Amino acid sequence: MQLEKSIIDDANHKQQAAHQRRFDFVAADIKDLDIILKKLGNFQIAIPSWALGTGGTRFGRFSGGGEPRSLEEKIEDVGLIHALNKSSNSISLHIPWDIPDNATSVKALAAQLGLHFDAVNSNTFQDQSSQQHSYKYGSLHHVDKAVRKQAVEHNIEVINYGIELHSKALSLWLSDGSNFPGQLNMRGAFERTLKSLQEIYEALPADWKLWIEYKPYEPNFYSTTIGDWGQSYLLASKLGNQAQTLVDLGHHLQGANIEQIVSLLLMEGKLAGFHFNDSKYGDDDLTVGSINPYQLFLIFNELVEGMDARGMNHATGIGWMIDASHNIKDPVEDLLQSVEAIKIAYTQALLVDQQALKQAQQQNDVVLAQEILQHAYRTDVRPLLAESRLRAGGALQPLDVYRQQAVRKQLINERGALAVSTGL
Ligand SMILES: [Mn+2]
Repeated sequence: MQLEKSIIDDANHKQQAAHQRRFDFVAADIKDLDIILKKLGNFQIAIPSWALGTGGTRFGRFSGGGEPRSLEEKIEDVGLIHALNKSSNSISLHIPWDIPDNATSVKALAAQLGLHFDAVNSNTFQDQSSQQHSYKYGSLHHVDKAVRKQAVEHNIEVINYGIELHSKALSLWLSDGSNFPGQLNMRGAFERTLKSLQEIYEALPADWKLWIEYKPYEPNFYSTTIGDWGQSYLLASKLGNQAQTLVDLGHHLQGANIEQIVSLLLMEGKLAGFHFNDSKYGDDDLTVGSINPYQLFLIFNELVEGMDARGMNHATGIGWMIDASHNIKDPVEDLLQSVEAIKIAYTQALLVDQQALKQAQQQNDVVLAQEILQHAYRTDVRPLLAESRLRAGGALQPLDVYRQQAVRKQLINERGALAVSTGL
């Protein structure tokens, strides 16, 4: 289904007076208002194809119904999100869960909804019924050359799908690791991974990137072959300029200073981009900003400062994507909340007085430095986001419109209560 523009316009009309009052209040104190609104309008966050169905845990899955049954329906759901928030103009595909059998028609559908294709994601963390060798003991690091070859060929196949869709990056996360001490020679595993990655790297088109994600544990609980940003950075450095490190917010041990990791990767030109989510205990895949919005703001503060120092375009300089699971929420509502949280943190970071902060740092004025950061963080920037959406033709309050129109109910009527998203 698609949302008519007139429905969004009608809803905006009803909220216009209240919005204007709130917007004028916050806008009065903001320097460079038009520049900030322009940056906000340009800032887009990709939606992964696997996030449109209800997620689950190893204990169970509780679907809310109306899940997209095909790649086409997933693209339509991203179209709904983008029509409402004008901030999610791309979709990131996972192969083999979402194989674009007919690239031409899939591209045409996406274009009709104002969407394009972000990075393509490979999968060597589970066995498919059609494959010859098992990934039980790993893929790119496997001791058996035949298994490594199969995993390399899968990644090259994913690149080829991406080329047809005009993607520009292969995003790769390996579950490779070991469950028990002694199971694996760690240096050997790393060297085999590097060699396999070199073969994939050679198949990359010249204008593509290879994004290497890291994660400390799970599904392996003793060692993970690309377990932290240092290991990813080491691989990316050995591979070459087209390889970079991807930061997934949930892939850190508790207490890790993610903003510092981000700052240094940016300094080295090795930050590929983000998988946004939030967590309390581990790789929880919760709604962005639901647990620790201040950390998200601090990360964006380093991003904005670091990207400006390198003259990078905020919107296109690195990849921005959500990687979350929605176990008890409507996936579309959860994604609307996540995109909003990301853009709130980004806007607050844009409000930081960087010059004053540098001066405070130079003078070791710790109190003032904190005041400068928290002044920006405590500004209610939501009316700025609403204004930016309004100017782009989106909804002042996307979630309200989604609920008023009973979109999920319509999707359940169309697809059924028992529809299961591909890949789940
Ligand atoms: Mn991820």
